[in-house]
Amino acid sequence: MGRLVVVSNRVPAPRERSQPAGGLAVGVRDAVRGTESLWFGWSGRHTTQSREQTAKLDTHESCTYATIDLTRSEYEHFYEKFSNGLLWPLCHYRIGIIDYKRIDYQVYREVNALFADQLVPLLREDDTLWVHDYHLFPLGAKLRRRGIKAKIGFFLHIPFPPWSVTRVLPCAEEMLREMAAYDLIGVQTEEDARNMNGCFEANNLPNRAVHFPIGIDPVEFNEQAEQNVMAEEVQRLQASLRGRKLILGVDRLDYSKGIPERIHGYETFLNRYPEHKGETVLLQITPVSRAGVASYRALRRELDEMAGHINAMHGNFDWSPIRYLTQSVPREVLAGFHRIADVALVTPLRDGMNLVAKEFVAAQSADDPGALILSSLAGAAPEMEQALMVNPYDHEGIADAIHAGITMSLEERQRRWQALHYDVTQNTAANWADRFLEMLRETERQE
Ligand code: ADQ
Repeated sequence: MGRLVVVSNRVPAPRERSQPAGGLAVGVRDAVRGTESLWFGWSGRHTTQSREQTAKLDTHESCTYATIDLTRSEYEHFYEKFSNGLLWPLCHYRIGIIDYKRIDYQVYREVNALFADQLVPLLREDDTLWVHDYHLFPLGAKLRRRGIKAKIGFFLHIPFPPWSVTRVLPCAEEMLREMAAYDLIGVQTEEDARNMNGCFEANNLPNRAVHFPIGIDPVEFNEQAEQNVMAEEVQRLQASLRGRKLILGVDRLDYSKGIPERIHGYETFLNRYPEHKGETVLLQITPVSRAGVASYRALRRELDEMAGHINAMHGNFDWSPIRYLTQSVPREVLAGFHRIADVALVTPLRDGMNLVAKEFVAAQSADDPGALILSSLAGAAPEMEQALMVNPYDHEGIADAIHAGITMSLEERQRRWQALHYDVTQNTAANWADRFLEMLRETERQE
């Protein structure tokens, strides 16, 4: 069997390779582990040099990492503006905040062509290629134009909206035509597959999308959670709660994660159930991401204000209802926090999957599991029916779910957790990668 060649916008830096954070990196690490593979993408560095550079190579275990640098201008137009200022909100159904400029699309295509130019000399005839995420929609077509005959699969980690939304994008037709160059396209949910295939049909293109929900490595996360219960940070958190229930929120600072809506729901809980006042702490851990994009900076200001307001309005001299952090927390400490949490609040307005929901389930103990509150609009919802399901726009619904979560009997928590845990252990990141690659290898090469 030939090599697996993975292409993603970012390639993990050396220190992240054995302990990656985030779904794409964990899933792909499992796929490349033990097989001869090449992982190609951006280094995370900026260059001021002209374009004579070639990819830098280094090998770790069975995988060779090949990285290129981008100029500041490429980073701005390709990554910040077109990928994260336009495609991200569009795919999360937020057409009100998209900002389309032809120059951004032009540079997006140029960077995809650059990826193709730099990758082609590294390829062998019997390689199988697996391209990841919305930064690289046109890459398959660019590779075909350069004569690459290998199988090329694509996986989209974020949602995909129906044609009625997608067609808002002035370049939608061209992008879809180019996406048809992939032999197989994986998406997270049945709904995403239906939407994407609907877009292909509307443009007389063949259907390519099949759903492959991504998972985590539940054994590893559970071990980290168990081992870190005694870690200093986890012990300090536990002691500081003084017997209060811990409600945990863990998300990148992103408007798709529904953090203001969640905090509003928590405030409604404090108002609606005053008998529980003083008995809970919401720990919201939200490291800053994409700070170069204006809508993310505005969200940060909004959250700072909300958290301050709630603590001022509802807190007391010996109790703050919300602890809101924007620093990032090491993954193993986070696993320990998940372990001791009584409730996880996972309330995205839209999410491709949402791995935090799965990590919470993996981290909990069978003896005394906590309750998962999950948005029905997360990609994880169809698989995690035994969560307390909420509509993230319904703050009263969130308030009721928090109340249900903190008062739920042990038997019910165990019953729900066992069902959730079964699914999380059945559909792991490794299974996800295997299923996708197996179908890709069986798919006929498209011309
Ligand atoms: P993300 O939008 O990044 O991923 P998510 O699936 O929740 O969202 O994955 C986030 C990862 O980062 C989790 O592993 C989580 O533990 C970690 N993380 C979050 N906050 C952290 C913190 N404060 N400190 C350390 N680690 C933190 C995209 C899509 C998702 C999809 C994944 C994988 O948006 O819908 O599930 O890809 O396909």
